[in-house]
Amino acid sequence: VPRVVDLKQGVLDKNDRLARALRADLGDRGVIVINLVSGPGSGKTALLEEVLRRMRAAGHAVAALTGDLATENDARRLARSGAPVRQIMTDGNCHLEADIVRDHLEGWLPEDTEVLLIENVGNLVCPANYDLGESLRIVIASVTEGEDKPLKYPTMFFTADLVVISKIDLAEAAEFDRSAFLAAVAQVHPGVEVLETSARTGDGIDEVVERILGARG
Ligand SMILES: Nc1nc2c(ncn2[C@@H]2O[C@H](COP(=O)(O)OP(=O)(O)OP(=O)(O)O)[C@@H](O)[C@H]2O)c(=O)[nH]1
Ligand SMILES: [Mg+2]
Repeated sequence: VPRVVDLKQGVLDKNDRLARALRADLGDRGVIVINLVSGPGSGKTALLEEVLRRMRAAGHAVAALTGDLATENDARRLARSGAPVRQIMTDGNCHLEADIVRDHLEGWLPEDTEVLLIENVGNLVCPANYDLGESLRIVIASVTEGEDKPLKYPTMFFTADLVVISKIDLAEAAEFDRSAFLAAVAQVHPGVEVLETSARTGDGIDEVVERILGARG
């Protein structure tokens, strides 16, 4: 057992080193990275489509990487925004790692990019431990997933800089208990900022954009 633990720690240490180097390198080029994480189907792609569209309309140079075990479906959806988009297929891996991100940027990331948005693999466990060189980690939970998700996946909510409650247009139908959700968030990550969005109605998207721009330091 100790050997397994050592190996796992070794992988995480290596990823942390690579992520730090990537953050420094991209920072020198004027690029900040946003890492979007959530369970499968919480609305990462839908939110990103809206964010990319609005940021481009405001004149910001944005680009997106999206990770999935299989298919290029999300890249196709995101490309509708007009932003440069690249799909990463993880070949069975349940998260992205810093070296995979770095390799996919080579020869692809446009020089003038200000913000690189990364949609992680839909999973509330694995991605929590892997820094991708981001300046802002956004965890998304939709109103249909249950109010106790922060308590069940504490690492993900603890490591996030921003919590987004998505599909807020469905809150009533799902009988979403806002105060129970906020209490669960407060228990695992006191003081973290929480925003509510709907990719359907556009509610809250501008606030997310503002928060992303605020991460430029
Ligand atoms: N009503 C409503 N539906 C939404 C919203 N956002 C996403 N959806 C729907 O939820 C489903 C999943 O959305 P996606 O954007 O694909 O979710 P995802 O997190 O990218 O999914 P994976 O990449 O597969 O993990 C789709 O059918 C979307 O149309 C929203 O704000 N409101
Ligand atoms: Mg997606």
